[in-house]
Amino acid sequence: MTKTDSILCISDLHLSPERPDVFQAFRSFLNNKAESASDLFILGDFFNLWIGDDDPDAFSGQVANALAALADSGTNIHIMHGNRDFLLGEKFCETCRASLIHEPYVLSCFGREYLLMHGDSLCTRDNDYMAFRAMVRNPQWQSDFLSRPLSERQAFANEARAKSKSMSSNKAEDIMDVSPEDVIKVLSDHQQKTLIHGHTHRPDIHALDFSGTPGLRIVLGDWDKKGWYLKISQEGHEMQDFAI
Ligand code: LP5
Ligand code: MN
Repeated sequence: MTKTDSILCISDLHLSPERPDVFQAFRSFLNNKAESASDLFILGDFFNLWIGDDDPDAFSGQVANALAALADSGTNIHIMHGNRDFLLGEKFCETCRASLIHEPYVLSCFGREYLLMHGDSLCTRDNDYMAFRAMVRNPQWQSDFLSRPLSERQAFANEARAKSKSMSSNKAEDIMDVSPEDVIKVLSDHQQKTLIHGHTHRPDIHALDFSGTPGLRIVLGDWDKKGWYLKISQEGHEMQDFAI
């Protein structure tokens, strides 16, 4: 199939062996939608949990094969870290024939520019999360963590998920959303007006105001009961969803 001039963005699939329906939806998405796109951007939390590229897990091998087949057909694949798979490394990306990209990433296409992020770093009112994030994004912490046995890493990760679930249920809704001032700041710092992110699981398109100049914040949805993707083309951008 020939590649059209379109770019797709997805995020928060939270792929895991416990959700074969989501993986199946992803495979259909690759065959029916991504196959004709020039580029696929995965903006974090592609996996529900990632404890290191050395985890010999069969499920991630199947995911890698699905991505590699798309890459071999000529679609460029770009993967960004999320808060659950920030340990995903170059080794896994090589297996997928994808490039690992880092936020904030400026996407230039069709004479326009978009700033791409996962979104968690903008939830600055969530003090507990910010402290946790600072700890786990520290390179020394990561190399210590990755040197531990896989069983130990898995146990820590399970514990962190359980704590996160119980703590999130007690947090106010606005604390778990991006902070508006930080959205304006990160866009201004990078001379951009349009942000695309995921993480919050609140798919929507919000208008922004840069002292009279308009901007946009496009929020991708998580894949649960529905799957979501943003299609960018010469004509502009459109958010699409489908049932899972
Ligand atoms: O992902 P989501 O949307 O459910 O919640 C996030 C924030 N939570 C997290 C934690 C992740 O879900 C789980 C971590 C996965 C990492 C795997 C690899 C390495 C793990 C090593 C861990 C030591 O990101 C959540 C936000 C929410 O988004 C909205 O923005 O609120 O933040 C929290 O809940 C953070 C808590 O407030 C603090 C987290 C406590 C974790 C404590 C770890 C203890 C480890 C065990 C020690 C014995
Ligand atoms: Mn996330």
